[in-house]
Amino acid sequence: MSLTHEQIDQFHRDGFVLLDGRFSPRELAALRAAMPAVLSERGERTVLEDSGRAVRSIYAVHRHERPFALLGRHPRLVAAARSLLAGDVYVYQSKLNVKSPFDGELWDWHQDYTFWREQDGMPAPRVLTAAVFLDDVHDTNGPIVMIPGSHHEGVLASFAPDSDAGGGSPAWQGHVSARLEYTIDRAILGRLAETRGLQAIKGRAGSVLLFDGRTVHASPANISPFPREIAFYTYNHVDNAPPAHALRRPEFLVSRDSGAIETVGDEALLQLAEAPAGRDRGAR
Ligand code: 6CS
Ligand code: FE
Repeated sequence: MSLTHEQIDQFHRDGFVLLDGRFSPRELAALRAAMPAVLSERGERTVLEDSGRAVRSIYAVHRHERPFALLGRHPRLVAAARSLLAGDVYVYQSKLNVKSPFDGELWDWHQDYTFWREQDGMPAPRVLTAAVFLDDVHDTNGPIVMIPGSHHEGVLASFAPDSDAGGGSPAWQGHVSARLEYTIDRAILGRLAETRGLQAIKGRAGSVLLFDGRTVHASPANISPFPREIAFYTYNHVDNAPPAHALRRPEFLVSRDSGAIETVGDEALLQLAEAPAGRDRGAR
């Protein structure tokens, strides 16, 4: 299932495109089967909400949980990334953002590429993220809000709110928490909102939101009783890998393996769903 010309045009015009219903309920069931294991993980790659009451994100799911490893190599994601980035790609980063009912906190306004350029030395914005909706996303459970066309504005000025980074928290805490180190300057954000508008991206489970690394986005807290789990796969062009010797953030945030992805078959998740219970459904 490749992208239509209209979808490609929309991505380049707006900096994002929503692909409705890309994965079926049965394929989503195969992913959901891995969720208890993913959510029970307690290590550096699991980030809690500031309240400590809920998991915020689990990183590097493509390297640990088999269904999410298959998803990262799925042709419905990789072919789209290859087409939009005009070449071979690899998974730069993956994460599951849980955005729990009542407890899922906000993600303040930012551009992803700023983190990758400033923290990892990514050479150019030849990078995009595929956000796979594992739940229905609607008005009240914390939809991702995009600013259409903001990827044309370059890397915008940002600031670090009074984050609690420093002291005991790891250096990258301000890259993964609600108070982000590179929060877009409020006056600039106001100008962009006035001139380009704000668009909350709502869609049914199984839909995929593709967005450019420079597109400005945020998401509000989940004030609803409904979950809003989304799996994010960031695809980087294989020629755009940061210099390995300069990488200082942990591997679960920045993959050291920039080899081109070999895709799995289009039926891979369905075959997993149909595999006898108990057979190897573990990591990779
Ligand atoms: O620092 C990072 O790599 C992560 N932080 C944010 C706010 N978005 C990009 C990425 O997931
Ligand atoms: Fe982001």
